[in-house]
Amino acid sequence: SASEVVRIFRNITIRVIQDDITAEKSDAIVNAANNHLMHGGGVAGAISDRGGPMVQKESTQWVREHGAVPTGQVAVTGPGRLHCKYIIHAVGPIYHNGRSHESELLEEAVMSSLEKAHELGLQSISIPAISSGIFGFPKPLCAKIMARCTKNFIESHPETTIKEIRLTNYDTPTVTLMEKEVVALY
Ligand code: AR6
Repeated sequence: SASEVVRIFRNITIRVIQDDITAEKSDAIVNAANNHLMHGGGVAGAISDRGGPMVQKESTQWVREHGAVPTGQVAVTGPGRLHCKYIIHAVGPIYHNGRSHESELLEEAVMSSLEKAHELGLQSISIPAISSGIFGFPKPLCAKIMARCTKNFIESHPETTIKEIRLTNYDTPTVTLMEKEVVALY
């Protein structure tokens, strides 16, 4: 688990990490979820497997109580057996043709995740490249949007509790793109 690019902006650390996100020890791990919080493959499958049955159980309970999570929004559950305080389940868009507000919805999902961690008073958050796997969002554009969101969030939240934002993915192409965008931006 090598730490790749690190930047500090207004006292907040932005880090690009190559690792399985379920191994992270941040206050919040963000899941790349679907509207029904039915954790299948990808990050969601890994979180569900490693987190144990409580994760799907609490997710199902959340949907029973609140209804489906709209695209761009988040739901919070406990961590199960993961080494975090909360799992923030963020619902990114399924990529169709790029003309169905996919970029705006991805931005919304990332900003909602950061907002939620801030509301919960958390210090650290690990976020995967939401939508860029099973949901088919182009990875270069996803990386650009995610990097920009970190900066937008920091600029719009001068008093945030968040001290570290970790952009964590296990595959080299995604990590390389995240590094490129973070370096270009900061
Ligand atoms: N750790 C770090 N990065 C990962 C991991 C992992 N364990 N697994 C995948 N990635 P995806 P989506 C990278 O497919 O596109 C599920 O069925 C991966 O290479 O997890 O938003 C849900 O239930 C990619 O860059 O999320 C939804 O139905 C990124 O994480 C649907 O998939 C996100 O890929 C969500 O699809």
